[in-house]
Amino acid sequence: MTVLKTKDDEISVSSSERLLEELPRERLAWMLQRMCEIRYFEEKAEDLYIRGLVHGTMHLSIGQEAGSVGSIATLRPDDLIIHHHRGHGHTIAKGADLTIMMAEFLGRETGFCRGRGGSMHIADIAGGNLGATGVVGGGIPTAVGIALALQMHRSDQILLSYFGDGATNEGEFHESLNMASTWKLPVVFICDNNQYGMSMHMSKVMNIEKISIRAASYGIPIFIAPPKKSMTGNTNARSNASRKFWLMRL
Ligand SMILES: Cc1ncc(C[n+]2csc(CCOP(=O)(O)OP(=O)(O)O)c2C)c(N)n1
Ligand SMILES: [Mg+2]
Repeated sequence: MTVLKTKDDEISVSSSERLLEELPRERLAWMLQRMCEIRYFEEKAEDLYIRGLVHGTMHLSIGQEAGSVGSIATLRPDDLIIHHHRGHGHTIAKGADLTIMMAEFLGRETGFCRGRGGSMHIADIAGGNLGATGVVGGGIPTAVGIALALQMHRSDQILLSYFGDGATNEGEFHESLNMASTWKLPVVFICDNNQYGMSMHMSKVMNIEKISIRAASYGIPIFIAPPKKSMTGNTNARSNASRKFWLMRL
């Protein structure tokens, strides 16, 4: 019988600091470099957007760098991600070529989607980034399908599925988590919780304090990375957090 887990695993400050000490300096340097790359890339992208040079619209993830880098740092190179409309950080953390990415923003043939997808639809299949969608919550059922395929192929790869707090109000979020949990699929759900959907604070659209109880209600173990601890807090993800739901409070 599956036991419904209601208590969150919160990373304490001391365990987070211990991880900082345990991680090799080269790994920490890699993580810091990736976070800086994301920040500088997005600042440049915003500059180009303001000047009217970027095709379509664009959503920056400034301030959310640690969640992307910390979670992806736990993966093997052949593991997979599927993300959402605010996905520059995930894409860069997964190792996307920045020149090809910028070419996509500028509508060039040399971009990841030959300039047709723009900021919200970057996929880098060779790099294990299976793409994003502008449909809020749209990537979550797709992630469940991909995870089912991994399970059917007896693969030991895992998939990280990113979405925002607003996406957890969508019906497909609930259906997907129920199926993933029931079938024990190799997917880690990661909520990039910036507390807002458009300009609406989550307290106005959810009568709960912690989004993670939604995952708990489907029998999925929860792991919460507290503010500013998400980078170090995520470092054990691959080994022990498969099939977990993570709530990033950034
Ligand atoms: C199905 C759907 N409904 C509404 C929208 C319009 N929309 C675009 S972004 C957004 C807010 C999403 O909030 P959240 O999931 O928290 O992500 P965030 O933008 O905060 O990263 C909405 C409602 C959409 N793109 N798709
Ligand atoms: Mg949000």
